[in-house]
Amino acid sequence: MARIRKPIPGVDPKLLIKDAAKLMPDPMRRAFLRGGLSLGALTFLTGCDIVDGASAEKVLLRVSKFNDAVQGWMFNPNKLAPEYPESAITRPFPFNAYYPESEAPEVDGATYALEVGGRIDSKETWSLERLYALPQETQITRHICIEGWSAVGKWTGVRLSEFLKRIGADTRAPYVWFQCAEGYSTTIDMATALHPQTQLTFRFDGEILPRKYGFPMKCRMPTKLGFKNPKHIVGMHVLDKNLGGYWEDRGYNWHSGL
Ligand SMILES: Nc1nc2c(c(=O)[nH]1)N[C@H]1C(S)=C(S)[C@@H](COP(=O)(O)O)O[C@H]1N2
Ligand SMILES: [Mo]
Repeated sequence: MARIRKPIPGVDPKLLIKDAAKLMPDPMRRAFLRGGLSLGALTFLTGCDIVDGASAEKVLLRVSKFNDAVQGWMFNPNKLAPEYPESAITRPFPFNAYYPESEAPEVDGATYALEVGGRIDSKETWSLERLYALPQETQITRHICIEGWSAVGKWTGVRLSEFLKRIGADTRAPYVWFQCAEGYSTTIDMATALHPQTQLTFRFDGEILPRKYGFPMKCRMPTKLGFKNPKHIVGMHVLDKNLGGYWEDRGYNWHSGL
């Protein structure tokens, strides 16, 4: 028998359930959706009674915190993320952004100048030519998106730790903040910035990074969820302050993989 719930002012239960599920990483998310995540289950999981918009927000925050704990065992920052053989590469690789693919920013490689700032010694900008001359390596790793999909890709670029060394970054600073061409941004912790698999990426699957995947440069970190992997990077700052980011400001948990 279907239970009838009284309407809750300011809350669309269907949307709330969808938003909560989005905050959960796979395979947890799938398990919840399969089990028919209900408002009752959300109340139980988070210990919050959902009576209005404010309590619904609180539920989402609790799920996000819970998510932090789950990701503690999904992504361990002290370990290397698994690497895969060429045969495991997902083709075509999914595109994702907060806008459709046709609206991906068009960055001019010829005039591109990466801005670097904050606690670093050398503040001159970096042209693509100078960036491409840095020592590069290739990784085949899994990209995991909070929206419930994952895919294996092949990325080539320079270790972020190597780049930070070249610009004389003070690696005692706790954060690195990335700014992207279309206004996206994200902040990562220094431990992740120095992780050996954290890469400033110039190539995808052997080709110059296509526009949709972040031309001319993205930051690839297989120890973090997809939304912490900024595309179309135009600025990078080594900071004492956590400036958050596009999704972080909208309630996704900050670590997302730490
Ligand atoms: N600049 C920028 N970077 C971004 C995003 C974005 O919207 N803009 N979306 C993030 C999210 S949520 C994901 S899953 C990945 C998708 O990367 P892909 O298109 O290479 O699959 O990019 C991340 N980096
Ligand atoms: Mo994502």
